[in-house]
Amino acid sequence: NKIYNSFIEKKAKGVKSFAVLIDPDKVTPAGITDLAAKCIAAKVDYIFLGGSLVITHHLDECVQQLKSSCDIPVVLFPGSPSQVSRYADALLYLSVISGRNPELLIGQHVLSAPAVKKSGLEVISTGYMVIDGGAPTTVSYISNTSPIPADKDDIAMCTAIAGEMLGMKVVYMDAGSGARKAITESMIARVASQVSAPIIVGGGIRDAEKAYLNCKAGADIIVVGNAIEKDTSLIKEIADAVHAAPVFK
Ligand code: 1GP
Repeated sequence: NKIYNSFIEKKAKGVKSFAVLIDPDKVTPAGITDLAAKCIAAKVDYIFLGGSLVITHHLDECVQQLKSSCDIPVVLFPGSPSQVSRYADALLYLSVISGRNPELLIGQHVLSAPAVKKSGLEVISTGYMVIDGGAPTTVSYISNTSPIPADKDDIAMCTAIAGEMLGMKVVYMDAGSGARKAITESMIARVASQVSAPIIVGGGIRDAEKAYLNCKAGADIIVVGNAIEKDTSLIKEIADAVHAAPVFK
């Protein structure tokens, strides 16, 4: 449980982490090498790999290239059961607990369980909560679920508590890739006040200040994808802000 243990150890110390999200559909081999170099320079903690739609078929190659370009752990963040690569360091095993689509709560897990087990990957049971990001995002469309309304902090809190009590080891609060509005600090703080599992927060984070404020509110791992695709100089800016976040135990 190397990756999960690193989440827990950092959380115990109040140390915040930054994960860069790479969508396999949006990178070329040369682009991966360049991104990896920028992630090393910025001291990025994790690279998350995945997307709601993976049209290309080069997931293994993406992971292998990342692994040969840097030592940063590569964590799969799959949009579908086909996005599994045994070359990665871990897999976020997502159950969409914000929604009521049985396929994404347990159905697809049953179908893919033998293959995931056989892969030998570290599997991190993750309560995945989609929060309304101000406009329909790919994740809400593809998952065929209603997101938690952005101002319903208590629903998010109760969902996260339920996920943790069901045994999920990590909570992922996601406004969806490219969300117009990122998750509010008040919702993050509400969830963090009741849950001891590490909290991953992503979706619509576009600058270092928002990343910092999310950490202050209780996020343990900040994920940014879209904004970095547009401007890779943000990798260092956001990493510095996350790592500068005061230690909150
Ligand atoms: C999406 O949480 C991730 O699932 C990251 O979102 O691409 O908007 O940064 P962005």
